[in-house]
Amino acid sequence: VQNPSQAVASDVAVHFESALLPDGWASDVRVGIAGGAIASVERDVALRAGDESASVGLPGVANVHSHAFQRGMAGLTEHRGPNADSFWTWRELMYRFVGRLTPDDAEAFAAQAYIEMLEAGFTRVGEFHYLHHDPDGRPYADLAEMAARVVAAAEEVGIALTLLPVFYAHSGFGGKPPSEGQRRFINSVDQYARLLEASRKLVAPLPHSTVGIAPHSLRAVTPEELSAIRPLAGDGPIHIHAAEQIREVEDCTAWSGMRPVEWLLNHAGVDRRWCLVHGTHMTDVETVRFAASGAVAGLCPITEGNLGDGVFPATGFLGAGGSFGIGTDSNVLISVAQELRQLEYTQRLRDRMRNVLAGGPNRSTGRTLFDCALKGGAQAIGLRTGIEVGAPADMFSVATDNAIFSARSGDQILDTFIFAGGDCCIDTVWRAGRRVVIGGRHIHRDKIEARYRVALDRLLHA
Ligand code: NGQ
Ligand code: ZN
Repeated sequence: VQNPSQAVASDVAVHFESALLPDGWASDVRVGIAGGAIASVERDVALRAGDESASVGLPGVANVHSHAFQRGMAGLTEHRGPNADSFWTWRELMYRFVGRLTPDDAEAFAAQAYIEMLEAGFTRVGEFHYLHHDPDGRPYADLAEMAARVVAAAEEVGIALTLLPVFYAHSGFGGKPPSEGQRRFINSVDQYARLLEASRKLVAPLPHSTVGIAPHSLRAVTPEELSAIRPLAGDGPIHIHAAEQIREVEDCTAWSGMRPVEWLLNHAGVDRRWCLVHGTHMTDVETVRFAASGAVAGLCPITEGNLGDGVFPATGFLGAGGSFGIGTDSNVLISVAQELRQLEYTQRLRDRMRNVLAGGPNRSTGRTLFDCALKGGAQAIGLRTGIEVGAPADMFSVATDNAIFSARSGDQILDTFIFAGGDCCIDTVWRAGRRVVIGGRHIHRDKIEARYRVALDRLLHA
């Protein structure tokens, strides 16, 4: 099998019995593909000889926030420690997990996470990449060694990559020195500029891929550092963690008199180029101002639930016209459908209501969530999505022969996919026009999974 991301797709067409296009559902859709992009979209046309065919076609979704290596610790932190567990005790375990991780491990973990993303309907990933240095905190001979491993994994697997090299310098607000556990993350502003330059060279050959910047959080970056790295973004996106935990909000207020989102809105020039990841803890005023800024909220509902972060004020935010994308963050579980379901369920549980995020009367919740995540996701990672001419040919199909899809059409298919466990029915995934997942399995799964098992065994049991 050829490397899916290197070869330019030969001209091919895919025929769907129905597909979700930017203006809604259409029947008998024939998508022509050339050079990895969508060259034509025809409606109401019959399958032609030589076409690939599938039942329901959906556009591939962007995963706006991933720490790929954390896939390796999924399921290993669900055991109570000596004291009450929290985000902060989880973070200690995570720091310990990264302690001895080698470049080979990082590549193996990222490749595994990325095939699982493709199998789940994510065709592009924003990798918030902060594990830069060797286990002693010394830069590798090549400053971008670890970034190169992320890029290699994305290239091998064929997922589109928005690489977000992270600037991380402190352990708390006001420029506190970094802790021992953070030694692999730390760069000076000059080093960071070189890392970004190297990252751009690494990503340039990958189709539909790009580089942004990522000041880690206001905990990890001073205002001076933020101003210094901001111009390095060029046209790329800017991602930052914000207001995920109450303690973080309290520390920020003690330091500046402002809450994290408030501080960013007042001082950082937040606009459409920005993605504020989490934004869990906001006042109503912050929520409305964030929405009005045009920035995207990078919501990671599964991780936010897993880490006990809190509930994002999605009703207020969407009501004020806010945009969101979804991220798999810790990668404890990788699923487009389950992220969207968890987002809606957190709001239902809080408000004791149903169909809370549906876009209005008689609208489908699944469709609203899917449309928002598609649009916000594309904005946040700086790449086009959608089944339309000129966009990368990134799509997935849901095989509706499973009984759960009986007698459903249009938005009911999306609602069933999201709320009734349709995840298992993802059949084919096209990335840059090539089939990278067939019958629900990534074409390189065997090889990548074998490497993942060996790396994890060595890391945990050697
Ligand atoms: C991260 N994770 O960057 O992986 C963080 C933990 C930190 C989340 N915020 C590290 N969920 O916050 O310093
Ligand atoms: Zn994160």
